[in-house]
Amino acid sequence: MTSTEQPPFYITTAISYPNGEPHIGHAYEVIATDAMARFKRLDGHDVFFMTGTDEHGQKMLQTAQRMGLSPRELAQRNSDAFQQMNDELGTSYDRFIRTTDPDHIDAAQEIWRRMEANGDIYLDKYAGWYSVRDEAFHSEEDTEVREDGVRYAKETDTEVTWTEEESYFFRLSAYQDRLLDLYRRQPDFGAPRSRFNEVIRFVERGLEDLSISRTTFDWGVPVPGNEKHVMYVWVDALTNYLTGAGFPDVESPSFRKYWPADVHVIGKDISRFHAIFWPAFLMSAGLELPKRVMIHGFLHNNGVKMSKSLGNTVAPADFVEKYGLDQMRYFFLREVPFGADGSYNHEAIVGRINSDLANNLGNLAQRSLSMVKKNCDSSVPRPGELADADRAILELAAALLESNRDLYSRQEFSRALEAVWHVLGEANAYFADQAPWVLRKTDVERMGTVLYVTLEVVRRVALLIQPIVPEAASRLLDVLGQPEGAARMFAAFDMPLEPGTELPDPAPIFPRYEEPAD
Ligand code: ME8
Repeated sequence: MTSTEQPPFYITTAISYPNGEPHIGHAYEVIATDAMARFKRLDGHDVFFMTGTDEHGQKMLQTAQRMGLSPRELAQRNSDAFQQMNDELGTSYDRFIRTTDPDHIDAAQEIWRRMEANGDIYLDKYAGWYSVRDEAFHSEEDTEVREDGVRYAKETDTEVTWTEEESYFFRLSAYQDRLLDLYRRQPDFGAPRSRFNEVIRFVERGLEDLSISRTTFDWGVPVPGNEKHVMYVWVDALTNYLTGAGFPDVESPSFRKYWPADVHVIGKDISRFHAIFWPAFLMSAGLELPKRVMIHGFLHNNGVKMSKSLGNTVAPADFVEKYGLDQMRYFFLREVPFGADGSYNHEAIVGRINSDLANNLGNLAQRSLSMVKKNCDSSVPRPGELADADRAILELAAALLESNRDLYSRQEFSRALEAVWHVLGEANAYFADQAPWVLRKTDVERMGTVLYVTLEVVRRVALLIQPIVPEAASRLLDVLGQPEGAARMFAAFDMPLEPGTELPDPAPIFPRYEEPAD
């Protein structure tokens, strides 16, 4: 459901290299972006959420060669795996873009033509160090020869090779002042601040022109007018965000509606590409800039970097199977402040599931709803006059929408959840203090009021946690008698439960995690 009053909202993830199977880091990014997209939809925005795969470039080509496949076959196989991961994670993407899609090839060639027409592209010769793993150039002083006699990029620990060929260049150096000006005018163009500051410092040190084409392989988008060259994979990749909005048709309704993008959600290793190259390309092409680049941290398994060689990568599907999808979504977004690096381990996950989900939320819902079933004829009781304690907890719950809006606007998911669970903690204390199971024998009307107030707090919580735990929230709204549609949008947040609403039998929302018997 959309509303014409709220502005459209366009959000993207990075597009992943399908040179291997997706891992939990990829799942993390897409879950967070999905939560943001869902929040905005529930708040009445017309949302366009895009994710996908980045299929060209030398890394894809080399991996395919090692596996005895064509790069197209490798891309197809793993792009399917990425799409499947999204489906397993229940993400609500509107388009899964592949950089081999024909409309994307058109878009990449058009941005090239625009940058060329603006005088920012020239032909020269490139000679320097290239890291295929990073798909990035490194200056001589940023590399070193290590004990094994191999030269590495210091920052990323990846092998670099000397590359010398004719290449087109983009006049990135000419954009230093305009970029610094952008960062001053739009201080939240990049976030969080600490990660954005690293980007700013980098630009302040001065920018070199960027080699943006290759001639030694052909797995890429052909450079318009010179088919000996294919585009540097990052020119092609970044343009995907424009393709999704409808570029090159800048007059199309979708482009007018969705461009510029509201948020690009990306990981910390690719902040420079998004906060330096991307705005420079767009300025050169005469296009509007995205409003925000949100840089998240990396997930580590038990504090240890995940890598195939260490054998500690976890397939997202295994995670879902072991803990449950909503549980996994909740854990990552609650446990790791978005922007910071995060670690996960079994005990931490089980702790969150059992204390936050099963106890604080599941038990409160279950206990209040079972009392309503037994004592109120399975329908929402009519509250009597409200006492101070009732008003206090209702007010706390009522304030959550505004605070969540504010926190979501900065992708502060963990703080948004913390605020909700703080209210749940207070609601549990209220329920214990009021002891409706005692009132049942002493003051039935008061019992009804306490149950009403509790259900109303649970309803508000259920509405707000839909972006994070969509399945469980939906079951919770079912048992609260809230039909799908308008009653589940944030516009219904201030429309309290109707006394007399019939309620279906309560069903447990979040079971405790029990260790499997071995
Ligand atoms: O960088 N924890 O693709 P990619 C959290 N194709 N996030 C992680 C992570 C981890 N352990 N590992 C990777 C690319 N990521 C380019 C992007 S966009 C125009 C082109 C994140 O498959 C990473 O930071 O290497 C990036 O945002 C995304 O996963 C895809 O990484």
